[in-house]
Amino acid sequence: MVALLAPLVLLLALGRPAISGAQATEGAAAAPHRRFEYKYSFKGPHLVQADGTVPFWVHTGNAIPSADQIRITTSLKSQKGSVWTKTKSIFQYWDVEVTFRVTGRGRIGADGLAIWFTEEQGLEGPVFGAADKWNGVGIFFDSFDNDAKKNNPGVVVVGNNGKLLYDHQNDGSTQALASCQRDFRNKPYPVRVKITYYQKTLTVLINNGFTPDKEDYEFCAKVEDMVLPSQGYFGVSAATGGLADDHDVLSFLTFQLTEPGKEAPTPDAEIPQKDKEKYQEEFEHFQQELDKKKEEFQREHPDVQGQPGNYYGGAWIENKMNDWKCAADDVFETVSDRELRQIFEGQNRIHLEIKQLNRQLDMILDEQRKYVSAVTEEIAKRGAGFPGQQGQVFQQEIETVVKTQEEVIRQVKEIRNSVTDALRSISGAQHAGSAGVYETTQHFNDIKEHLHVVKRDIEHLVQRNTPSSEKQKCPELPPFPSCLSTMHFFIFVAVQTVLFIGYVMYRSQQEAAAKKFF
Ligand SMILES: [Ca+2]
Ligand SMILES: [Ca+2]
Repeated sequence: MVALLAPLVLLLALGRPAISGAQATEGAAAAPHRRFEYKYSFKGPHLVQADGTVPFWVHTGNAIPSADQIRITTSLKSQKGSVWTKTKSIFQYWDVEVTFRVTGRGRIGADGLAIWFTEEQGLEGPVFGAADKWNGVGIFFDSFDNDAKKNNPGVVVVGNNGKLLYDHQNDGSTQALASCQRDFRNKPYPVRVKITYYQKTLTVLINNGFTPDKEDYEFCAKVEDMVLPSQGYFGVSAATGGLADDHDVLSFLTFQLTEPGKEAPTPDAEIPQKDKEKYQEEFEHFQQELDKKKEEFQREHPDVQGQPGNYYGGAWIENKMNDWKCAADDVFETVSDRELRQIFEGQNRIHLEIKQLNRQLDMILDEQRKYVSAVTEEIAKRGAGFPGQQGQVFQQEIETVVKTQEEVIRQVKEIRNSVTDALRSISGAQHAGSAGVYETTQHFNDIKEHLHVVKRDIEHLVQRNTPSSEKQKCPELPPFPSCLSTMHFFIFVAVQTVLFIGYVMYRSQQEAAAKKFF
């Protein structure tokens, strides 16, 4: 089994350069520095404070924060709610990971959920529970099909400079910068969306809630050359209409992205002096409380006094024992456990690689679509405009498009090769189940092949030694010794014959004499 895993790993290793090559072309520059921003994030299990507020966030309308999620709207008619960061972000590039659920008993739900990055908080309004004429971007998870084009639930990215009124009747399709059709309602696992704004490109990736795998993202939409306010509020809003869904946000995690080479401001410098003092005061207060509690506990339980950290006596020791036991279990694993783990890890890697390829293919397809639509538009424009001026400029554009297409085809080929490799390795892994039979067959095949090689070599040698039709002559025999002539030979034979006959007669006489005694 382990022997079978070796080629699998080798195949994976071989498949890798093509992928990393594709990655390199995809994200021309090196990966950005990524830092978690707690002030623009929330996550369970202790999401809400005692007073019902979410630290660093404000909520409005029908939004209800609880310990592990914020219910932006409940599944009642005509609800509106939203949550917004209290302060503006001070970083240019970011990515946010939002986990949410949209659930309802109806086959169709309404209206949907929106994720925002805007110059001002859109606390209340008609666009999925938030204000219209926003300056920034909204990513809309639109459940209800207002324009009856059968393309909902869907995801639409709409940018706004603060002047545009949202086109609700057409589900924003007239204003969409990018979109994709995804059903995000009533999924077994929470839906995850990852929105990245980096180097003026906004990318939306979605995990459709079919797997619990957190990194299982699919490509949804990409907007290039997008200019967003350099500072803004993050927010989530939702609304219901005649139909209703529960819109629950489980987590909102924000990361600051810094281009390589540019220094991210240190977290310490960002905290104002006033806040620092407040936190220090709070910390000291908690410290005093803790000391007080410790003293009380020791007064009430004088029998468990002893080593520092031993406040919980027996329970502590028991926990420690369990820890050691777990550690021992971790250290030892059986051979089959290890093999299973290796297979599992191998499969996981293949799965991830294929996902990655899939994502890249989606991106390429998206670009292709853009080129095709650009070319079509251009042709239409030229056709309608001045046919006399079609000349050189048009020719150049066509050439550029053709070159780009060739590049795309080359990349697709590379990806196809690595997919083939990956598939081959998968089939290798699947055969691992019937390892015994497979191994034996393989062994015999190897032997057969070797025999063929040997046979071929011999034939080759034979052919080389007889280059033309001339046949190899046997070496000449040495001259026969002349000491024995024909005459001598016959005499010798005659003497032998006489002696043999004499012996036979003598034997028969002996036997006859012996028989007389019985
Ligand atoms: Ca709609
Ligand atoms: Ca629609």
